[in-house]
Amino acid sequence: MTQINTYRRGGGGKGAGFKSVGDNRKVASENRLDFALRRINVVSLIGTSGAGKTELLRRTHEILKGRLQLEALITSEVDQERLSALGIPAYQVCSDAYGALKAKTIGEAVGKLEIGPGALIFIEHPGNPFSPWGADLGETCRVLVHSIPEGHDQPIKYPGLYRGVHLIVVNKLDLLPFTDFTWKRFHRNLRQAQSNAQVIGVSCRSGFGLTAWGEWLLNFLGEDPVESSSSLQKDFAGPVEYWF
Ligand SMILES: Nc1nc2c(ncn2[C@@H]2O[C@H](COP(=O)(O)OP(=O)(O)O)[C@@H](O)[C@H]2O)c(=O)[nH]1
Ligand SMILES: [Mg+2]
Repeated sequence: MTQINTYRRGGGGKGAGFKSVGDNRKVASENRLDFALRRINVVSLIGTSGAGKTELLRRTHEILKGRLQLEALITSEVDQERLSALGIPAYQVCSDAYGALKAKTIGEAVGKLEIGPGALIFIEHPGNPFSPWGADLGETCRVLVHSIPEGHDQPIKYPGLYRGVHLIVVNKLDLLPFTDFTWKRFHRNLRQAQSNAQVIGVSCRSGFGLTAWGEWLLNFLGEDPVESSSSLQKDFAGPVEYWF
């Protein structure tokens, strides 16, 4: 089973509009309730193509292995195959004509997963600030992966994306010396976009910052980060953890 929903790319025409936005919101609320009752955590991992979402998923699986059952719903077939080959349960879900996922798609997909209470499901998708469906899938939290080579102006180009998330993971810190990215301008632009998200810098390549990411995630999900921190720190801590 690699593809677990019935929506097809390009099939969003009929019924698009305000009614559908309302319908999506209603289904998202139903999803949220269902996930809470089943004690399932669903995390949206959004960001532009190439930011490092799949790599962050792979690293997260490494650091949380044995701690939480982690599964992934992915819009790209290539990434789904890439994660499956690494032994990470991953299933493809299709986005609509606007490149966006709908709450109904996610509700149906999660309903088909063989998971127990406490499972952690990542949904990897580009996110879409212009989607008429709205962004809500009923997820527990939204994390945006931004990468250093994207520069510091993305928050003011796509304020909707940066505003609607709980955390921004700035990936590819190892590439900082080769770019003109500055934290000062990035934060200024986040403020301009009215984003209140926390920011954590990581390098999925070197492992730097992944401890902070793992602990943030466990904290957010109401898990005890202390229980896992010894193994996280042993394997992944850099000399200093950077919280920006
Ligand atoms: N230098 C560097 N490259 C990275 C890092 N994380 C991911 N990449 C590379 O960036 C490319 C895109 O990563 P991927 O996870 O597929 O991005 P996605 O499209 O957001 O899922 C791949 O070639 C990764 O190996 C990082 O921390 N540093
Ligand atoms: Mg990917």
